[in-house]
Amino acid sequence: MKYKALFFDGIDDYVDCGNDESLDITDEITIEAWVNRRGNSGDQHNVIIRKSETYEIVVQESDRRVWWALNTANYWTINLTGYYLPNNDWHHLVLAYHKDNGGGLYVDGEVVQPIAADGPISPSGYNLGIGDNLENLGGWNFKGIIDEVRIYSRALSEEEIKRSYYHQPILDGLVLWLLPQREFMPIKGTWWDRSGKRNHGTIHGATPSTEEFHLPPLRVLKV
Ligand SMILES: [Ca+2]
Ligand SMILES: [Ca+2]
Repeated sequence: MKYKALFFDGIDDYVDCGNDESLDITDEITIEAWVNRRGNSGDQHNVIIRKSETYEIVVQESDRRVWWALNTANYWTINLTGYYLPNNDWHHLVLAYHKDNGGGLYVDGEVVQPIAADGPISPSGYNLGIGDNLENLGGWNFKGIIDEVRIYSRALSEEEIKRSYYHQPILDGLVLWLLPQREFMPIKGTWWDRSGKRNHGTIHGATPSTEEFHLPPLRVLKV
């Protein structure tokens, strides 16, 4: 069975997942996506996932460094990691955070930046956007393919994040899960949320990728 991800043209494509209360996450959170960057958009930053004034994962266009922000006491700012997202290859990005225990930014199942505990996250009234900053449309476009966006109302453990990287999705705590589109299923402008929370994404311009989703190398996990 073939699956297709969504391609964002870097000009004006984005997905809007609305502002349901299930996306107001305060105590612990995980944000996750598979991405395949396809070059610069001409904007200063490239949004992967952003809910303005509360949580986000973004790429700094000038050097492709991944950064994140959380609206806690000190983290609603550009927190640059040391990870430079390569173009033209699939990578798995995860931000996990707990108000008392902290967390980290993970790439391909490995932590690239630990995050110290900084208290609860303040929610916001903005819609959740993928591929652009909905607060300033057209301002922070991502050029490339995005797939399997997941958001949880809890902080996944490092072991769970590794499992997810090897395509054993974790279901407990899901509030949003945008699955790859089956080739035979017309998209009809909606990126379906399989979490059960009905946070379906409205597609603005993004198109089914012509590339099949690329699986990481098979490996048996020792648990
Ligand atoms: Ca733009
Ligand atoms: Ca377009």
